[in-house]
Amino acid sequence: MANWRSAIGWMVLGSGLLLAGCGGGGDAPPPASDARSDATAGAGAATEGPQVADVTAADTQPPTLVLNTPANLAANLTGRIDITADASDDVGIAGVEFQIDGALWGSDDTNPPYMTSITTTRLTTGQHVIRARARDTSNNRSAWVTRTVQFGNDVQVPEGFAKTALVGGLTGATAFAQAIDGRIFVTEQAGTVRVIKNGVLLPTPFATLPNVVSGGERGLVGITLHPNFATNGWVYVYYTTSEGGTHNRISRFTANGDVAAGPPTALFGLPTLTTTMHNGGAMHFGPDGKLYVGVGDNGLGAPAQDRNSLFGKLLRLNDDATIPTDNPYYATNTGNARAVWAIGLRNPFTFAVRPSDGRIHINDVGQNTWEEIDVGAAGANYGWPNSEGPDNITAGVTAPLFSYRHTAATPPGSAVGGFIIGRCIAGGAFYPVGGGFAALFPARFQGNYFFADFTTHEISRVDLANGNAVYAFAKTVGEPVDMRVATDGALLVLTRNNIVRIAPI
Ligand SMILES: [Ca+2]
Repeated sequence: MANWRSAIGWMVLGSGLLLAGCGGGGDAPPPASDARSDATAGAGAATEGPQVADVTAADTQPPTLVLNTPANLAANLTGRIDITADASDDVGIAGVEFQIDGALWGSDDTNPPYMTSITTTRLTTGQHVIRARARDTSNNRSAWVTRTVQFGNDVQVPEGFAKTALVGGLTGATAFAQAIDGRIFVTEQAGTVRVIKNGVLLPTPFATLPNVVSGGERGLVGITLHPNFATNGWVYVYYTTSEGGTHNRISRFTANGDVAAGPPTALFGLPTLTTTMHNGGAMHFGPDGKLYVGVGDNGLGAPAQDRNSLFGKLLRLNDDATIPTDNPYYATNTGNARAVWAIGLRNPFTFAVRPSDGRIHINDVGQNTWEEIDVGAAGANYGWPNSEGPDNITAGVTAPLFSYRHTAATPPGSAVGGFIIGRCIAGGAFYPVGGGFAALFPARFQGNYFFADFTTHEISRVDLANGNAVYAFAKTVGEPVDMRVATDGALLVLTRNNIVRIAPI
């Protein structure tokens, strides 16, 4: 599918040009570089001792901390990195805590000079966030002091993780879904739906759609399963058909074992296409039982701002493709346009729904400067084509949760998005919190939002519990097009020709 790469180039640039585009527990605890632990113990005792209590009011003055190394925006760090800090307080410092990527790194250092260290090969190459704060003898804490840095090397998963090829042999894969029974359904752009069962790509397709138009970004590009798939066998697909004028259509199969019971039922037709660009295609059910659908702007820009156009939107449908009466424009739009749920998108090629509460992150592929992650909301306007990334956020436009640049800032890391760079966001998944199948990843990864970039092959994670900081997580060989958390808790990345499984060893 050589066309696909150039197609993504169009997706990115709209001009037809192609541009080339852990955490992990911590190193050994900080060395005992001095032997003054007695001093700390003494200070701790002082807070409880009668002398202090007798002569002073309670200590409410928090300490201060200066993080000496590494420097903020330190780039391409290799080898062992010392993280060093000075702390001061009006009464006494009890210790300094260090974090890497939102997780504690070792135990408090209770003795100056305050420090810890990390060997950079333990974490994936790319952006990481180091933080430190001081605690005084009354347990007042300083604010966290943050350093955003970039690790060098060529590390493709964090220490303790492995990536393996779950299956290969796919041709022009575009999207996937997984049934609760573990079977994975994959769409191939030219029109076939494949099934992976017990780790094997079945030779007989689930279905082959007729009259699929698959040039550029067109074709069979979206798939999802009904929440009650186990009982009703419903498989939804999004594809470009030549029937009745070239347009995208949502259809529904019923499964009979590992193959479709018959031809699909056409449920919903999108408007006639005039370009091969920005075709959207992602589909997921929310916990509200509604089918959400990402539709691109057809390379036209302006329709994304037109509430009556289906282009450049996130749509919301019932499972039979009738339109929910509580959609935001149900009363003001007519016909299929009542399905519009959010506007101002360029090419929502992938998005993800958090099962626990229905939160939606829309990965909107950018044009000139920025890739962005938008938080889904009924009636929201994400600004395209007037706004891209953090630029030109005007009244009524919802700014992205996170944006990253197509090219490095000067100095590297200094712009919005830090050291995260890419040209085509493609693939997103929320890692669940808590037990059951979700417990495979260590706690520090749970609740994170993972996203991939088609051009850099890098997978990053948004730490929603720590100011939406973003950390490098993994890198694939192939070009990611979709991503999900599997029923066994692994992170699965769909590339054009295989599925990569990333999980703790
Ligand atoms: Ca104090």
